[in-house]
Amino acid sequence: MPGTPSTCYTLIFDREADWLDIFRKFDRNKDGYVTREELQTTLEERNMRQLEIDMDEVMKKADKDGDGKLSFDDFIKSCGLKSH
Ligand SMILES: [Ca+2]
Ligand SMILES: [Ca+2]
Repeated sequence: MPGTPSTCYTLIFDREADWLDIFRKFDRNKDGYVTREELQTTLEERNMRQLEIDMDEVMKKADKDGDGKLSFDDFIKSCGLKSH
C-alpha cells in the first residue's frame, strides 16, 4: 500500500497516518466498504458541510466498478493515488 496521503482526503484528515486509517474512519460499520451515507455522516461529523460536497458526484466518480459503495481500492483511486 502507498504511504502518505497527499490529495483530497488530506483536507479532512491531514494528521492521519495512512490511507487504511482514513478508510476505516469512513467505514463506520466496518464491513469493508464505504457507502454514500457513511461518507456523508463522516464529513458532517467533522464539520465539512461548508465545503458543499456533492455526495452523488463524489460517489459517481469514486465508485469505479459501479456497485454503489467504495472499496478500499475505489477509495484510493478516487483521489488519483493510483491511476487506472
Ligand atoms: Ca461500511
Ligand atoms: Ca465500488
